[in-house]
Amino acid sequence: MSTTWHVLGAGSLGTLWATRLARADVPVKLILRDAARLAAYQAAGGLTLVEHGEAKCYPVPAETPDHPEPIHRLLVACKAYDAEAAVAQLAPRLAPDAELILLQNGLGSQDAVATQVPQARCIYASSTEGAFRDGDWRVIFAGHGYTWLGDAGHPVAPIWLDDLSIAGIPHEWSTDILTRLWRKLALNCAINPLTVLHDCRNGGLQEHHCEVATLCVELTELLERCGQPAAAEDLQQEVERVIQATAANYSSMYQDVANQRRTEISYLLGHACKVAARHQLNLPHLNQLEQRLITHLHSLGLPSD
Ligand code: NAD
Ligand code: KPL
Repeated sequence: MSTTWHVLGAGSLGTLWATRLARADVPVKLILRDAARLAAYQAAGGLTLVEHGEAKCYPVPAETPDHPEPIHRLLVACKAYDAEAAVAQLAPRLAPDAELILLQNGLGSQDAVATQVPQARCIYASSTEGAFRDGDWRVIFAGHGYTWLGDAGHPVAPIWLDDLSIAGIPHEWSTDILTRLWRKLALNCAINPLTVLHDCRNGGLQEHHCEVATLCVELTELLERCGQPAAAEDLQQEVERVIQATAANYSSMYQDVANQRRTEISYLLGHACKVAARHQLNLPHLNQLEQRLITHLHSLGLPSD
């Protein structure tokens, strides 16, 4: 019998992973916030995944955080700003050989979690898969992609990657996961805040070429200074390529703001500005962008952390 996957967070990515593992008969359990959420989930009868227009319900077993069973493998599938508190709550349940897979976008939350549970192996992930919720316990698989997983302190791939292959979850073990996460963070910093401030789709940034280019220069400087030169390579060209390739899309931050949801700003632009300050690097445009974004979020009554 293989090790059970505990999935924390029955949101978009948590559902996408839990349902694919369950349909491949890999043992998986959901961890829901509290007894009320558990009762609501049980009444719904399971998680529904909509793929290629077809909806299928998977009765993945679920429990609350205070369940007594030890956790050996935990997929942390909440937002970056919830990860530390969510894992703290589960710390007493982590077995001595526990492994955590951290799916959060941006940077900062992963190190915070890893510091909190030093006995556990923390694997960082970066995903280009896309999913969104269109109802409680119901997720649309919107964009096929890839998930890179890696452990900066221990380059050997875990054996359970086989579970992901069996479940049809496209993935690759990465020996430079931090470089991948920094590259993605830089792309997100160059694109997402501007789409919010200019109220446009990604393609709308083609009209703000100079502003994007200036940010790319500063982000390149930051990546080089913080020991990530590979993440800095041809950054501006890639940003322009992504803007073109995703021209019709709204960025994830744009969608969060449009739906009055808290953004992950502290783990994206906020993290970039914090690391720059730590290196005593003066990046005026990046700092100004952060201030403009914070002011804008406040004007909408949204949190800026
Ligand atoms: P989501 O908001 O859809 O889901 C998060 C879930 O975690 C929610 O259901 C929330 O209630 C739950 N949660 C939070 N704290 C909890 C706790 N203490 N106990 C139990 N449940 C808790 O978020 P998402 O879109 O799945 O994103 C998760 C992470 O993945 C984010 O960092 C996001 O940026 C990243 N990501 C998402 C996508 C995507 O397409 N959705 C793609 C790539 C990366
Ligand atoms: O990842 C993205 C997002 O919207 O979060 C892209 C499409 C790359 C834009 O930054």
